[in-house]
Amino acid sequence: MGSFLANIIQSLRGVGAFRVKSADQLTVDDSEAGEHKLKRELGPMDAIAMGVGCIIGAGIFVMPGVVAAKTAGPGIVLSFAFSAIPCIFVAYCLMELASMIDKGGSAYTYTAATMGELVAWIIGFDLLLEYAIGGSAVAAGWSEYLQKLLSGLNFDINWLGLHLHGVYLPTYMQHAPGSDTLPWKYVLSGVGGCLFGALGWFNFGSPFRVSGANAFALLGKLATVALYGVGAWGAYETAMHLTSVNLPAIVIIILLSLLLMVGVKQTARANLFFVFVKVAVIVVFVALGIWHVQSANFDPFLPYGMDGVFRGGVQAFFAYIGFDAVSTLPEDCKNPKRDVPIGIGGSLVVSTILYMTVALVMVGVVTYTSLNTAAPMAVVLEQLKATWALPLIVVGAIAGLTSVLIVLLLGPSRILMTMSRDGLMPPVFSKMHPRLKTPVGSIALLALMVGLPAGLIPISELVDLTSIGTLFAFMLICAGVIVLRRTAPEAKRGFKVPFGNSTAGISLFGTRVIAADTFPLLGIASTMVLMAYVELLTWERFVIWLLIGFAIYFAYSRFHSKFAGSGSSGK
Ligand code: ALA
Repeated sequence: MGSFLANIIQSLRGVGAFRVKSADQLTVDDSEAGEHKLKRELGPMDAIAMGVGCIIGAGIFVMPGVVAAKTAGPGIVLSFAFSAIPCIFVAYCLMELASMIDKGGSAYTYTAATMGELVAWIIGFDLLLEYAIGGSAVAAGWSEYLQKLLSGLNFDINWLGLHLHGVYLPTYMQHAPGSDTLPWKYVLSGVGGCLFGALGWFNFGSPFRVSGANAFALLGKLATVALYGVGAWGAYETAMHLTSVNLPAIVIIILLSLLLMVGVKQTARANLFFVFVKVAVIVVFVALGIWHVQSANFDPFLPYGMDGVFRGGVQAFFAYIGFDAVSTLPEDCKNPKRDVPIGIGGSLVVSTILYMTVALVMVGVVTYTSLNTAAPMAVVLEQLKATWALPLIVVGAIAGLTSVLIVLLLGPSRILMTMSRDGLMPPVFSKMHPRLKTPVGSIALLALMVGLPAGLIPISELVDLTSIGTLFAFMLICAGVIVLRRTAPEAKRGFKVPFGNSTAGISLFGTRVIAADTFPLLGIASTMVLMAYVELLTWERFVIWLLIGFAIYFAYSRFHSKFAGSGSSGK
């Protein structure tokens, strides 16, 4: 887009919140050891498995039934195709960026290189929302399926005197309380008090150490204690007023966080196992159902019109979230500039094929109206009289949701780690455990960010926040490709988007649009179209989250940033 855009970018780059990372801050120097470095354990197959691990989960085992029944009808097949469009363009853009920048952090790092500190911070914060809410929703689905599995455990072992007819948790441990019974004011006081208390601690130092502090710092320490007081009061009152918690969701998040702390190699192995189980179950489902697809079930094909297809597309988009998570892991990969692009592209291709096929089988075997359930595959199997396969589906769903959770916890821990190395988050989040070489601080924070909502909040109302957060990040990823092509034209790119080498172009409104920008521009346009179908309430919640992000940036990150010129990146 020619000199006009380049001039604007150049003039903003050095200014405060628009400082960008310098080129040497975007490459990991492996020769430097230290407490901020991860172990490189993953190869290309691990990267694909991480992508598939994160993509295929609630989006296929839980969600499509309700979308088909209420929003898109059999046209859900088109909804899946519609929401795959931005993913394809974005995946190409991500692959180009991943082949030139090998520092962890995904869209956060790419934005840091192109649009500067403030936008990078907002994207980092936005990605944390995406993963935290997405993770909470998946954990809640996991809990449902586990309880279904436990309730079906029936056996009698007479000689041992053992008789089991379903295992049921006490009702106050089964679900998060409904939004009308959750004591919101105490929850918000607890979370807000602890969050801003922590920021006070990081800004003004420990409130227990006052010697040598000036009046300003003393005031800050006093405010920190007061904020923690509010937080503790809120937490206590929340505990007193809670009617129930989703205990299985909390437990699985704690267990997987411990796995992540042990090491990425062990995590990758566990992920591979769960991916294998879920893909096998999906293949069995398709093999059973494909022969029973009936054309009558496609009539009417679009009971809710094309509008239903588009609105269904926004919901189906949740199913694709995850291929981007691979781009948070370059510092875990042995050869990141090769492995990460392969992981992104490979996992998206595998998942898209599986999604379209499963959706086709679902709406082809039963009438779409009967799919209005969180376990749509079970409805299909019942119709096929293949009830023997029902436990298989439950096991597949649990395996699938487990692997999604693994990557949804792993990815943001790397983003948090990178933000902390850059000074935008406190240093504790980039400290590696001396023996395990994992960022235990950031994993623990993520466990809290995912576990608390999963355990306490009826999350289904918030799921769309995950999609809008991701779409927003996707848009900036595509813009990043366009900007970097101008600000770092010489940088080595192992992979380029289609037409990425072409300099042919046209002048549009006084700026030059080149063919190399086609894919990123189409990516921006298609994410915007999808965002236009997001409901107003979700937009409002998203803006509130971004405003909280701005508050934290100006209360902490702005003063501790190590962006270009003001220190190292934590190496
Ligand atoms: N794509 C992931 C899922 O469907 C988030 O569970």
